[in-house]
Amino acid sequence: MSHVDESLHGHFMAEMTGFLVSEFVRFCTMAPSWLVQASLLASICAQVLANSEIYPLSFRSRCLEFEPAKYIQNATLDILEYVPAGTNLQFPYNDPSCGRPNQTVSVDVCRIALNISTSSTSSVISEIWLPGTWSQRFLSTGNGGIDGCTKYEDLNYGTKYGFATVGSNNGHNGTGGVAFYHNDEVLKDYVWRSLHTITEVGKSLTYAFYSTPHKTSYYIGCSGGGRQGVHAAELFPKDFDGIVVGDPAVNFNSLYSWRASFYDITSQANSTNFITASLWKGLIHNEVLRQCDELDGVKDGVIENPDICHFDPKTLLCSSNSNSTQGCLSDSQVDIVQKVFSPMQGPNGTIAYPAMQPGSEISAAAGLYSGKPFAYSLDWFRYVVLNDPNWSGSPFSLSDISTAQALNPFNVSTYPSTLLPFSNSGKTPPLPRPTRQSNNFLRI
Ligand SMILES: [Ca+2]
Repeated sequence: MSHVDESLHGHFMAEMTGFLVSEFVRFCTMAPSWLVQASLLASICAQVLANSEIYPLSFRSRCLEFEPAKYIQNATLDILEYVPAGTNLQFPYNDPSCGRPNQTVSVDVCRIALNISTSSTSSVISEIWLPGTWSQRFLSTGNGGIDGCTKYEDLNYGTKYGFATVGSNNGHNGTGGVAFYHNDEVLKDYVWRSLHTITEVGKSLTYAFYSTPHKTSYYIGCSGGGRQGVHAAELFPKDFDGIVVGDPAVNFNSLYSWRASFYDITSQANSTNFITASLWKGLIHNEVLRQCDELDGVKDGVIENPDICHFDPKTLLCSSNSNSTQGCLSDSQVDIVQKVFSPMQGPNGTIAYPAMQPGSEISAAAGLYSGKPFAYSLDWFRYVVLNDPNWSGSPFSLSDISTAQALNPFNVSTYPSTLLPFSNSGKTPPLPRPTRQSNNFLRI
């Protein structure tokens, strides 16, 4: 018998054993007394019932008999299924822009999907994954960017380590923002309500399913999900005992303005002075390394402290007496590079966002420098800030930054003045990693 066969066989036997015992308990409890009192059956039933606590319903049976709707109001049950370890779950209904068509599940899981109403014009599709072996810990997971994509990989990560784990579409489907258009309730779900809702629902169902409450609760999220975590610490300090955030996009309005500004700086991909990805990754990146790699004392292709790298692109300017533009940049291109590596100026001479760090051009070439509007920023300004679905992404001006900052819907700029209510309960406030997004959090 192969390893896979053995695993399947063991799994099947365990399920069968649990199933048979549970059925026998049911029989001994419900059968007519004259039948149970028959000599042989009486003896067996007495033994089974005496040991029924050590032969509980199989995990599969408990899952399939669970009735989440009994515990949660304003919700409809979309999915209730037992998922054995090793299953490759398929999500054909998931928005393709989320890029998550399937997920391999590492441990036995009871999977629940609920559509939870949050208002008359909004709802949250939540996934609650309950592991067969529960560590009495609870975990909520976040999203990213402006998207409404359930992070199935995080649900699997949590349940793999024994957490009862919840996630959601954050109130809308896919990576776009059209659902925000003229619907503040969907926007509110995105900014904070969805996470708080699924956390409360998830904790209730966890208690109902395991018949015991969780001992500790946690949150994990990155980027947009990092912002959700900081917001949760501010608004609902009792929701979590511990919060893990990476690259939290806390200065949201300025961050999305900054990202929107690159389209005007680089111009369209077919414009005369457009800097191609190969120039960014080759000519320009090599010059960045030549000027800054050894500032950290080691020539290894890594700029360990970009803040001390003051890159000067003029060294790449084509010579005035040469007709060739190979291996050099035009005046306009040098100007573009200088603007990319300069802070974004805000209203009244303030710095609205710090400069892009030298060395980042390798990854930014295909994104922010690609000669088209940054998708998240485009949708945020179209459907939230400007209420203009036809806005092209250009021109982008100081007044657009001001408008975004003034609007700040539901305090999406997650800049708490204090997290004392969270830390006073004996918990450690979420500390963002020192990255580009959080640098701004620390500086301004
Ligand atoms: Ca170096």
